[in-house]
Amino acid sequence: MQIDVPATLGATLRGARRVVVFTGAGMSAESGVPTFRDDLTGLWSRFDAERLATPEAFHADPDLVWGWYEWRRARVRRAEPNPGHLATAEIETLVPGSVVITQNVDDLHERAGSRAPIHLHGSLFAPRCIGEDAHPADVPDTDPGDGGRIPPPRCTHCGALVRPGVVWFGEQLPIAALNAAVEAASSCDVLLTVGTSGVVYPAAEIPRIAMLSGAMVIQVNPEPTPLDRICAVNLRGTAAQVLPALIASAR
Ligand code: BJW
Repeated sequence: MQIDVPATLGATLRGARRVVVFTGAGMSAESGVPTFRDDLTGLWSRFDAERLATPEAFHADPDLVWGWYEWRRARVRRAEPNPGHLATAEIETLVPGSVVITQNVDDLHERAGSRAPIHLHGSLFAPRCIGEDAHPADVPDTDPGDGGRIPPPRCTHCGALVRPGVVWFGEQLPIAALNAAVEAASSCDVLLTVGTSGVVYPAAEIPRIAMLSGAMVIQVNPEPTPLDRICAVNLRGTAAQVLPALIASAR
């Protein structure tokens, strides 16, 4: 589908000193990674992602929650960055000093060439134990097929259960990542918010911080979101459609 990007946006991007690209699950949707609030499929359709992504769920049923994350980790390993990820990396080349802030726990920005994306909600590829020292764990790649329960491994240092290295509801975001994100949002000229429903806090404050600091906030999302009203421009389309058109207009 052809997306018309207002010509002035290309000039705005080109003239910016720092662009922040703030991404959510919709960024990876066209790589075949389901968004967080899509209905779960297959064996997982009986469950609600918001209930699985909690410390309480892991403590109540570690095999269920670990199995879900192993199934997702295998899907992400099979996925490839889409044109939206590639255009995001190109923005960093076009406007040096630009920053990617992602809520996603996949590694598709890195694989598309983004330098050092800030991961606010952790990573599927950084498991650690639940012991006091949170030892990083080396977990072999497996492919659990359609999913199901899988017992989590035990830490080789302290014997505690290993958990996914992601941020669950009720847990604090990694403080260094949150500080870096707030700093970038406070000091950018343009913030692109791409593929996020904007309902999970404190991440959802990032576009607002940029807007209050004087940046132009541009949203890319096929659907309306609560962020619409703080955005100067709402581009209704997908990441893989809109971002390449936007970067083409800025070259
Ligand atoms: C496309 C597209 C295409 C589709 N192209 N677009 C203030 C008010 C109310 C509540 C709170 C508050 N502050 C804190 C809270 C509580 C809570 C919270 O926010 N709850 C809300 C749900 C009400 N927040 C927390 O608990 C956070 N922790 C915290 O606050 O700690 C405080 C604390 C302090 C000190 C000590 C201890 C604690 C933690 C939040 C962690 C979120 N974690 C998750 C799971 C990560 C692991 C996993 O993936 O399993 O992160 S939840 C989930 O939501 C995931 C995502 O990163 C996050 C955001 O979702 P996202 O990315 O926006 O995805 P979707 O699916 O919602 O939307 C996709 C969008 O894409 C849609 O808009 C589509 O239209 C669009 N789209 N295709 C472009 N092709």
